[in-house]
Amino acid sequence: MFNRRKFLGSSLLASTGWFLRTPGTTSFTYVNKPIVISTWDFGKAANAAAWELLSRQGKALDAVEAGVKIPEADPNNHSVGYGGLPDRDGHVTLDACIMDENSNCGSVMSLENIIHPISVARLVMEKTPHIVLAGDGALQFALANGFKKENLLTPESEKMWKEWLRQSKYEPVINVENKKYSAADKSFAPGGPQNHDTIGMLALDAAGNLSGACTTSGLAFKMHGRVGDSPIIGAGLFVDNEIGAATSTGVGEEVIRIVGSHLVVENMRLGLSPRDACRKAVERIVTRDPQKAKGLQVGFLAMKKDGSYGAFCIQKGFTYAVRSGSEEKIYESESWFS
Ligand code: SD4
Repeated sequence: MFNRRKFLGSSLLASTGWFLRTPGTTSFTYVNKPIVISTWDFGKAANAAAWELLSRQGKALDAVEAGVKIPEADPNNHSVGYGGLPDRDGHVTLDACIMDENSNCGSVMSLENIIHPISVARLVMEKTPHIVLAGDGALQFALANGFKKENLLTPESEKMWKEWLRQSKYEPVINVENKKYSAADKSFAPGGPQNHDTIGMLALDAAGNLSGACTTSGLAFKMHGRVGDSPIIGAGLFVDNEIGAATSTGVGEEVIRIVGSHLVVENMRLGLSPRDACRKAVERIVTRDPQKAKGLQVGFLAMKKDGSYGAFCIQKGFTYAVRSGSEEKIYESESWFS
C-alpha cells in the first residue's frame, strides 16, 4: 500500500527545495520550491508545460497560464477548452479564472469560441478595472484584444451531444472513476475520459510566490448560461500568498455553496495541513446533506506556502499530478467514501 508519509520523507531528502530562516528566530523552515500541482491525470502534461518556466526561475503566474493551456487546446479532453462537451443547446461555453500572489485576479464566464479562456481571464485581470467578464462581453473583449474566434465543438463532442439529445436527461453525472461516454448505451461507462473534470493548477515559484489557474467547459450538457465554481474566485480557486492556495473540481454548485477553495485556504491559515484543510471542506459538504453527498463528486487540491500539498475528495477516483525538482507523479486523493 502507498505510504504517503514515507514517500514525503524520502522526497524531501531528495528535493531541491530551500531552507529559509524564520524571521526573528534561529530556526529554519524547509520550502519545497518551485513546485506545481494540478487536478486529474491530465495535469501531468499541463504540469510539464508549467515546469518549463518554473524550473528556469519563471513566475508562478506565467507557469499556471502556460500549464492549463495544454488541456485547453486538447480536443481529446472533453471537459476543458477545445473539444469540451457543449451545453444542452450545443454551445461550448467556457469558464476560467486566474489569481496571482498579490490577490490580483481575473475571470471569464460562459465564454464561447475562444480556445484559451485562461488567457482572456488574465487579460481581464491585467487590462481592466474589473475581475469578471461574462458571455458576449467577454467575447467582445477577447476579440478586441486579438483573440481569434474558433469553433470549439469537435465532431466527437458534437456526436456525444446528439446522442445525449435523444433522451435529453438533465442529470449531471459525477466523475466517479473513469467514465467514457458510450453512444451505444447512451451513458458514461468506465474506462475513458470523465464527463467533467476541470483543470485547477497551483504553483509556487523559485521566488516563493504562489499563483493559480482554473479552466473548464463545466458540466456536460448543462443549461445554457449555467456557470460553475471554476471561474468564481474563492469557489473554484483561491490564492493567499501568505498562507497557500486551493482549487476544486467536481459538481460546482456544491463548491459555490461553501465557497470551497477559500474555505480550504482559511483552514490552512488555522494550521491544518493541505490534506486536512481539504478534508474539512469535504466534510462541510457531506455533513450538510449526507444522502445527497453519496451521489456527488467534489475534490479539493491545496498547497501551502512551504510547498507542501494535499487533496481530499468525496468519492474515490480523483487524482492529481505533482511536478517539482524531486518528483513527477500522479497521486490518488483520499476520499470520504471508500
Ligand atoms: C463545474 N467544477 O463547472 C466544474 C466541473 C468540474 O470535474 O470540475 N468537473 O461545476
